[in-house]
Amino acid sequence: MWRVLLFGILIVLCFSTGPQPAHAQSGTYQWRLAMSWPEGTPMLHHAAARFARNVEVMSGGRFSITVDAPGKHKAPLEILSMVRSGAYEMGHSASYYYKGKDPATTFFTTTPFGMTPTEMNAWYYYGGGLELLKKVYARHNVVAFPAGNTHIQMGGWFRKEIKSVQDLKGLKIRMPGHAGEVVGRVGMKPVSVPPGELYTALERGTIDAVEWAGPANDIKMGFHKIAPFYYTGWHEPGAELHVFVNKQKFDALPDDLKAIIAVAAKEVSIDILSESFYRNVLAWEEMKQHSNIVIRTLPDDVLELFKQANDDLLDEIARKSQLAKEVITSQREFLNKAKNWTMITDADYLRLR
Ligand code: PYR
Repeated sequence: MWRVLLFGILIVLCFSTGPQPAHAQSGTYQWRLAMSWPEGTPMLHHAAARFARNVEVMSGGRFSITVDAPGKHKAPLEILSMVRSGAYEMGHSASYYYKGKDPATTFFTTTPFGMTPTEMNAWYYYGGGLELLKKVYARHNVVAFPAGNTHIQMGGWFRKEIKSVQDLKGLKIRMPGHAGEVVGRVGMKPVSVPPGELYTALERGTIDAVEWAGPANDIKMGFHKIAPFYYTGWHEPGAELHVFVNKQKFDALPDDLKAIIAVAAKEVSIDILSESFYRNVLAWEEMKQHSNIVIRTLPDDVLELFKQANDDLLDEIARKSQLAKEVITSQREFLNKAKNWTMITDADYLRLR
């Protein structure tokens, strides 16, 4: 009798049609990734696609990832929520788009007047950055990995030249992250616009100026046709993008696939930095053909104002959020030492060329 009962239970378990994760039956994974970037964007869409391809190749085809652009998921600035809830298993986005949900997320992308990509990588991989990233994102049910650095970004396109602090007043600018808070503090009006809508916003006058990335991405967007003053950067000295993974789904993966995700993201982080540098070199040359583009650096008094507002705001955020304080302090302490080494190596060497 017991044997018959046991046999019956086994049959039921084998043919159960109840909800089961796909891997329990097949050992393969078919996940979806939502990215913030418009289809075909250099570096950005490339980063998400390269990450998916890396995972598929390294897993011998056991783990495939479909990459969805905003045209499909319709929420370019809500990637974190979609991954958090499990609507998407993965995302590729910029951490600072989520500063409104959690100020501690802001500085994992970049901090104005902060670290260069070399310094940022040293901080992430050896200086405690990854541990802080894990701690902050665990609160959002997400595991995050650095996955693509855009290098030092340009400061954006303006319709009119900025000659003094007075010219900033009331200027509507698309500038995400902490830099958006900084310009807001000194009289500009930061406006949140999804990446795919930047050109239209500038054309329609919803914004007067736009910061996006660097020459390669910017020239493709065509901002120079409307706003010819192109400013050098101060606000994003090495913006890192991230892969987000739903934490429960990540924790349930076998260890080899967890390791594959980490390595795939790290490869993308380095690759996109190289791609960004390479494409920006070429695009910078191409810009010389556009006689209407005027390259400018902001006046010293404007930069001083931004710097002071940046420091004051970092202190204010650190007072309000303990986790943000940990990130800000860790970055500041590392940068205070790193800049001495950067000056005696990079800066000293660059003097000679
Ligand atoms: C931006 O949204 O401005 C980036 O650089 C990713």
